[in-house]
Amino acid sequence: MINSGDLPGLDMPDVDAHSDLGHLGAVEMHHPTQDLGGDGIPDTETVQGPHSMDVWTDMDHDGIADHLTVVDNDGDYSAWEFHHNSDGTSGWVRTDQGRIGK
Ligand SMILES: [Ca+2]
Repeated sequence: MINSGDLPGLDMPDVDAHSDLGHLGAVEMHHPTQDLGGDGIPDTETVQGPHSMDVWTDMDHDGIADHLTVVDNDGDYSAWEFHHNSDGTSGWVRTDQGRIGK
């Protein structure tokens, strides 16, 4: 029996490679399923949406996503990091963007 609350990705923000995450704020990770860090603890959730594939990673396992890579179906991509600033604010900062194959 499948409960919609168990499906990965439904509780993650809907983004694409052209989204501006500047005002998104902290994103909680509820269903990490992959271990990109290699320490045996799931830290990453991949969401295959209708327009893009979004890879959210919580590197320090505090339950808040620290890194996001978005790859649109047409090859455009962007990468973001969640920064904690010295003035107490926090927010997403784009670290890379481009188009796969170019
Ligand atoms: Ca984190």
